[in-house]
Amino acid sequence: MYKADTIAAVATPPGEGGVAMVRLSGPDAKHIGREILAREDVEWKSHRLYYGKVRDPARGSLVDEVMFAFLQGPRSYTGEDTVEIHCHGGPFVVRQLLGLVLARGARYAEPGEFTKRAFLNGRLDLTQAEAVLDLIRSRTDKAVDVALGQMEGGLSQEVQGLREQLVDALVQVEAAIDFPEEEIELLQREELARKVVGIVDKITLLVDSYEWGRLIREGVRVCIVGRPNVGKSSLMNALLGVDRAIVTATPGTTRDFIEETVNLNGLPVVLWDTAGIRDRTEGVEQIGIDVTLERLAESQGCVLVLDGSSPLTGEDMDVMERVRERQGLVVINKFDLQQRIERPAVSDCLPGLQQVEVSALTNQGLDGLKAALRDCFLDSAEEPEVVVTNVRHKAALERARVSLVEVHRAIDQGMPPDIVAVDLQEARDSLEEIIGTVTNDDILDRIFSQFCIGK
Ligand SMILES: Nc1nc2c(ncn2[C@@H]2O[C@H](COP(=O)(O)OP(=O)(O)OP(=O)(O)O)[C@@H](O)[C@H]2O)c(=O)[nH]1
Ligand SMILES: [Mg+2]
Repeated sequence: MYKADTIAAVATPPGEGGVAMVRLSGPDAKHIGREILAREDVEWKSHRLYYGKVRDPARGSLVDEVMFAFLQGPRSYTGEDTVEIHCHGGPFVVRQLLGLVLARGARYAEPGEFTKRAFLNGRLDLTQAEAVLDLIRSRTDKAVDVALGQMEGGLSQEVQGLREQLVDALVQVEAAIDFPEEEIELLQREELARKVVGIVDKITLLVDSYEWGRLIREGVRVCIVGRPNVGKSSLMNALLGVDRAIVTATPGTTRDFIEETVNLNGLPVVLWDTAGIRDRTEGVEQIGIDVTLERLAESQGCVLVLDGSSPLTGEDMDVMERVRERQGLVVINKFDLQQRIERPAVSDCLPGLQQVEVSALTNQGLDGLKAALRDCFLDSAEEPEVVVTNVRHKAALERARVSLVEVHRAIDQGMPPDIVAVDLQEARDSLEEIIGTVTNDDILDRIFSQFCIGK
């Protein structure tokens, strides 16, 4: 358990802002708040917002005019008595206010300590606490949806359900240990084995949802490549909806790579526009091409751009060769012009890549390209109901699955019930680690140290 002292921190980001908030939590929160706010005339009713003036008691000078609230535990985020002081958002004011609070005996909070207390006081389980961090870090609406679902207990309920099924199975097996003369009957064995398979299948669904969740959270890095002048920068601009990259009719315009992120219906895609690849160059352009090849190697996917209005060139063939075996798309650009490209040759060279026709000039085909690009990485039809976004959860689920496979084997081979019970218990422990029923301090420290101070 934690030391029940009073902690304080600034909960808002550093820098200038309309307001900033200093938060205190713990048994002395109210007392310290009363001292620095010096409003004897208000009753400090819980969950009310009051106006007050903070004075520096040493000098008697005014520090700031503030709004403050007292939230009596357990009806607060941490479950403890909490005071929130909303002051003007200037770094100096905030520092002075925090200094006053600390001088009255509050301790400067560690990263994530407010949320850790919420967990230790049973306000949140571990998956919900971790979802708070996911929510803060979300970059798209989809990532927010997933984090909020987890915060509301979506994953906990799923894991709790599986855990209860395991406990039922365990009761059955332990009864067989206690009454050895009533060996696990064949029928019971079969029923037990079926149950275990059912649980393993559900765990597999959860484990598989991780990849989906990771993409939604972290996104994919996609490199736009092609020979010079095919319209890579034009395509980048069209996808972004703004003129970000320079476009000219001169081949070799882009020298350095440009990075921008687009949100493709919830999937963050980091696009890299690169220098056109061609032979026999030197100087700055050659350096640009070297950078392109590095980016291509680092990307998770590629968009190969070809100029539909011209027959394939040796340079096109060279670039196609470089993206063979890669995940991605072929874009046939300049579809607004007369088409001269030999499409069958493209299919022969890159049979695995879908070809999408667009005009970066008129935006024709752009929505289709966005949808195809998203589908390349994220299968829309397979959006899981509950998404595992956290590698810790995934690892624990995988451990539970390994134990359950052992359980199944033991049942199959007619092993004695105490052997079956050991693996069942291990599977149960792994699931309990996810929600935090069993944890150790190391795990908690590792989780909460990823938070910012003040959360
Ligand atoms: N008609 C037509 N012209 C296009 C289209 N897309 C690009 N262009 C023109 O093609 C030329 C080259 O476009 P860029 O976007 O600079 O081509 P790039 O592939 O980035 O070229 P580098 O940076 O030199 O490798 C410009 O004159 C564009 O206006 C299109 O869809 N249709
Ligand atoms: Mg360019």
